[in-house]
Amino acid sequence: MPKPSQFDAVVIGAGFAGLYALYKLRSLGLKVKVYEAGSGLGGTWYWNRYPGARCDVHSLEYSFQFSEALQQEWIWSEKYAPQAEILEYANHVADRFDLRKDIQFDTRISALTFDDASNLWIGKTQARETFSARYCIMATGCLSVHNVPDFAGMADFQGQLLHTGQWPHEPIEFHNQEVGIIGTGSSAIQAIPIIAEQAKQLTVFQRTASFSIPAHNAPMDQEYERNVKANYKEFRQHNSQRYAALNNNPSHVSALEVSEEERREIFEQRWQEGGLPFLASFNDLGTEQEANNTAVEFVHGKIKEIVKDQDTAELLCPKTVMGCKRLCVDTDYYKTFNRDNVSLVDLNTSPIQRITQNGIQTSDREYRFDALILATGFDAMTGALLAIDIRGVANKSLAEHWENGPANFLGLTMSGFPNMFMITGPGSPSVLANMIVGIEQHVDFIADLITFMQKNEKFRVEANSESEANWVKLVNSIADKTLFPTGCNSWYTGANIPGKPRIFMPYLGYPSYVEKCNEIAANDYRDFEFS
Ligand code: N01
Repeated sequence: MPKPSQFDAVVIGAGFAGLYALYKLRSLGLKVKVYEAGSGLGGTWYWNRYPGARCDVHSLEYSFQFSEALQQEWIWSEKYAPQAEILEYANHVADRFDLRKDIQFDTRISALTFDDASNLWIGKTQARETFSARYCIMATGCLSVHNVPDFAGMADFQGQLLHTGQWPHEPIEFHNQEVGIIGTGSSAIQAIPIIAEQAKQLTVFQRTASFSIPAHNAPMDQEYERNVKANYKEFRQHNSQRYAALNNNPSHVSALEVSEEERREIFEQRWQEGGLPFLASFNDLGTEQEANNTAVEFVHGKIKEIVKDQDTAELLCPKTVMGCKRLCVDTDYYKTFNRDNVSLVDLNTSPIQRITQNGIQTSDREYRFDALILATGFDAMTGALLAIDIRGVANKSLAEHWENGPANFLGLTMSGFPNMFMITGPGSPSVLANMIVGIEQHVDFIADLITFMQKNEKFRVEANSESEANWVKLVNSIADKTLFPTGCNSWYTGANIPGKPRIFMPYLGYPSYVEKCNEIAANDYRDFEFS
């Protein structure tokens, strides 16, 4: 048997979180190894190569800030970067900081077990390679386990079956093809307008309509870029004080305080600006049903203006609270339904009965397809962690620890799982903030904690169970002040995965989260136990 490899820290995943964790922990003098399941780095941006995939956060914000030279030298071509460019950026970061030599690709971790006697994590890969490490950094991603619904007959389909989150690397062409797509979340909303331009016929199967705001994407405004780059540090600092660490110009006014005419003007202005900041049009869209209704009504009006067939428009009008699912950001999504070669099927009136060898059998009829695309999302936030057999103190499994939902402290650690850290885990702002900003904050926090341990000659750290229970309560109590936990069935709550415990997973509010982390660090990591 080959001897297990020994590291100070292992990082699981080579997306943005894994890359920065490697860079930072290496700078502490630690021997670090990154294991990555894919054949390349980039995480989300490596796997999600579907047509139209691009970020919904401005390029000058969705990027690392740890290196001034890096943020000055990289040139983004568009306001919202396309997937290929973000992937190129991730590869550039890896090369610029010589990270690749410590990344092992094509390696999926199957088990991580904490050894109480040595205070080490013992890991196993699917290829039965073994390793040990003092620290385990779970940079496994929030949206990295794709969800394939359990449709009857899935294996029967004879055409090309694709999932947006596992898109092939070779170019896929839909010219002259009959194409079906299931799902109308962010991925589908980006892909549909582009596939519609190629396909002979595109049929969209919708269960729940999503709210989508136009991106108004454009080539990068050079003057804006120059201004940001001239004061990048201040720009980042300013954004870090905002609700989601985004430069989204939040309003301090209630939607119910202004006249109907003024409200319409403000919504119209935000619609014209486009993107996620639409939700910041007023300060109570996430907390007051009546305020939220005004935004819903405005967007319904837009959909009915854009989509000519009013039956289709009505189906596309979401009936849920706006923002309780991730707001989608699109280019020509609603307009696409005016094309003769695009049709919408309402799965609530015509449910899918099975997948057939030709396509989809709904309660109404059989649809025949050359290609069938599943845009059915992910087992979000907990899926990638639970896919590994993680066992902490006394061999307790993470699955057992998370039986009733992802118990954690700060979204970073779990009691009973010493020296294991999650990056943007459940219980952290993660998906409800600028992910790269969150990643840097988490990794910096962990690096400071490890430095503290080294200085104080501690070998083991974990959250105590009381802090963990209090944290879960806090995350829920904040969410419960909003319309989001109950306003729809979203992956934020695990509702998209049958049997998954229903609990609002992300921490709402980026700056207050960072204040809490800083305060804990300033108090010698109060709420953590060291030995
Ligand atoms: O996945 P989703 P996604 N039968 O879960 C439907 C990020 N992202 O890949 O709502 C029929 O949002 C499901 O229907 P319903 C972003 O954070 C970002 O699109 O459950 N339909 C829904 O319509 C986003 O939120 C970017 O009723 C089924 C769809 O599939 C997250 O990733 C781009 C079904 C899944 O939507 C996930 O987005 C892309 C079934 N059995 C993604 N199961 C940007 O940065 C599921 N559905 C722009």
